[in-house]
This record gives sequence, C-alpha cells and structure tokens, in this order.
Amino acid sequence: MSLSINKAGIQHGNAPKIKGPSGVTVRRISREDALSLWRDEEFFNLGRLASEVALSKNGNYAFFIKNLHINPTNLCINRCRFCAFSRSKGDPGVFELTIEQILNKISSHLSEGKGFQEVHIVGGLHPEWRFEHYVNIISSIKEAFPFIKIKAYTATELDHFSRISGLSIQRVLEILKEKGLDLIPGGGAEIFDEKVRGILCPEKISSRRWLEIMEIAHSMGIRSNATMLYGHLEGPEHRIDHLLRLRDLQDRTGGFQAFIPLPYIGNENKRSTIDDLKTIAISRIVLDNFDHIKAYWVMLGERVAQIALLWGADDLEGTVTEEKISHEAGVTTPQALSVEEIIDLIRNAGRIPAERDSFYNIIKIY
Ligand code: V47
Repeated sequence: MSLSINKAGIQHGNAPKIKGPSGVTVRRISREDALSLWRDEEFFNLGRLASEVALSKNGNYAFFIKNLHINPTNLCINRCRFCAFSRSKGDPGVFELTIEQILNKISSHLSEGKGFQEVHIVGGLHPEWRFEHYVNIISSIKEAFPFIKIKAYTATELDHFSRISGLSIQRVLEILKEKGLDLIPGGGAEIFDEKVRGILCPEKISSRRWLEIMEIAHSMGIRSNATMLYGHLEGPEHRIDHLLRLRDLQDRTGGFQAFIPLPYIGNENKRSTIDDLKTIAISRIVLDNFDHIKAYWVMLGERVAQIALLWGADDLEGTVTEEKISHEAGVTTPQALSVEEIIDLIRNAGRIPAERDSFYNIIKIY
C-alpha cells in the first residue's frame, strides 16, 4: 500500500478520519491496510504517522502514574508455558502473601515518602484460596488506604473466581466493586488467534471469554486496559487480528483506557527494537478508538520505552516497584524507576511529563 504523509493527508480507504495537529489525516484502516502498513511501510514513516495520531489524541503529553505492583501469590493452577512466574505446590520459590503482608508492603512504601496513587494487583490462580479471600484483599486495602485506587485481577482471574464461587461474572464484579475495586488490568489477553492461543496457553480462558468478561465489566462502568503478548509463535497477521478484535469491542463499549503490547520475555534472540517500535506504531494507528498506548518500560526496557514515545505511545505506566512476572522471566530492567528518572526519560524524548491518576486525570505537569 502506498502511504504518504503530506498536507493533504494519509489515505487509507474510506473509513473515518483522524486529524493530526500538522494537518495530517488518517482514515480508519482495514485488516489489509494494516498488514500492508506492517509489511511495506518505511520504518520512520510508520513512526511519524503513529506519532501524529498520538499527538492528535494527547498533545505533547506523556503520562505516568506513581504506583505499586503487588503479586499476592505465584501459585497457579494454569501453568501457561510462556509464564516463568507461576509455580505449583512444592516448587522452589513458591510464595503466598498474607493480607497483613500486602498491607505492610503498601504502608512501608507510603512511609518511605513515595506517596502513590494506585496498586496494581495480579497473581496466580491459587489452588485453594476461595473467592472470599480475593475479596478480602481488596476490602482490606480499601479500608486501610481509602485514597488509593485499586487496579486488580485480570479477566483470567475473574473467570477463575466465577468458577470457584459458582457466581456469574456480573456478580463477582459487583462484589469486588462494592468492596473497592476501581479498574481492571489488561493481562491475560495474550494473543486472540485461537490456533496460536491453543498452542501457547491451552489452559487459559478463550479469547471469546476474555472479551466477554471485559464487555460485562465495561457495561457495569468498570474501565479496563487490554494487553497483547507478542514475539512468540504469532505472525503480524495475528497481531493485527488481535488489535481488530479489541477495536470492535471498544466501538461497542468505549470501556478500554489503554492498550499495552507486551514483548514476550524468554527468547531474547527473537526480539528486536524495530519489532517493538513497529508493534507500538501499528497499535496506535489501528486502535483509533483507544485514547492511550502504554509503553511498559519494565518489559520493553527504559530506552525502547522512551523511543516508543515518538512511535505512538503516550504512557510509560509508572514507578511500578517489585515487579515479578517479567523479572522471573529474566528481564534486566530495574524493579522500579524513581519519578525523577521517569520525568527525565519523557523530557529527553521531547514530550511533557504528566503525572496522572488511574483514570488519566492529570495530577501534575512537570
Ligand atoms: O497477562 C507473562 C504477561 C501479563 C510473560 O493493565 C509475560 O496497566 C512477557 O498484564 N514475557 C501481566 N510477558 C502483566 C500485565 C500488565 C502489566 C503492566 C500494566 C498492565 C495494565 C498490565 O504479563 C500476562 C502475560 O501476558 N507475561 N509472562 C513473559 N515471559
């Protein structure tokens, strides 16, 4: 496909237009357009186009949040083959945090003066914990720290709660929301293509179920993110298919806040910065109804995440602290970045650092 960036705009079929600040126009693109953009487009053109879209949506801002990731347990009945984090009973390195330990982590983090906005809680599907325990984690955090927003439990975990409790997803979510759940992280989506998913993680919920759970959450006013795990068995056509399924759902619900492409950690030989940046750029262009594309520095690495801010991303996630999922898989990024480090990354990329809350309200511009 020929793509040209000029004052007259970028033409992709007849779909709706997005207008960039420099007058560039992008139309909603089809599966075929997206594939040919991926295959044929000159790398820098792709980056400029994606950056135009990002600028048109969020101006020159790049967002971050002061947050804390907590994984309550790594015991998991699923044991997906790509996941280096999960353990079975008796394995070395198993951990199960008590609610008291979770609360202590939060309060010691607060007392270190790292005032933060949000806890991000995801973990394994524990073989014995009951739904009530997962609910108590949320209610205990909210009771002790009512000012902290709780982003917790992926669609995979929510499906597990529904199975072990016998309650519908709707009811599971009602209870969690009542006890303090504020929003849902985007994990567990992996790759939607049924064939690839069937090899990558046959034990995981189906793509259809993941999307259904998100649709129910959105219909209840609970916002969420969406992820895509790439760089394993899939090809570009599977990545684009994944994006289009998300775009379709977002057209119906509008409940997704951010999309986060996650590079598979574990086969570094297969990874390249070009691939990471192209994935961010294509995501930004295809997901014309998503406000935010997050470059998750923990998995991308700080430098690639920084460059991604010029390839369509507008969010670096946050200070994070104690990330375990990708560190178990061997990433060499730090466990946390300070606010100063994040601000420097954003400024040096020529963007304006904007500290945000869980719903992208700006708290402070640096
Ligand atoms: O779903 C597991 C992925 C996800 C590996 O919503 C791996 O704001 C790479 O979803 N290599 C969990 N990825 C993390 C996640 C997330 C992270 C940051 C922000 C948000 C958000 C969500 O991690 C899992 C899985 O796709 N994962 N193992 C691995 N070896």
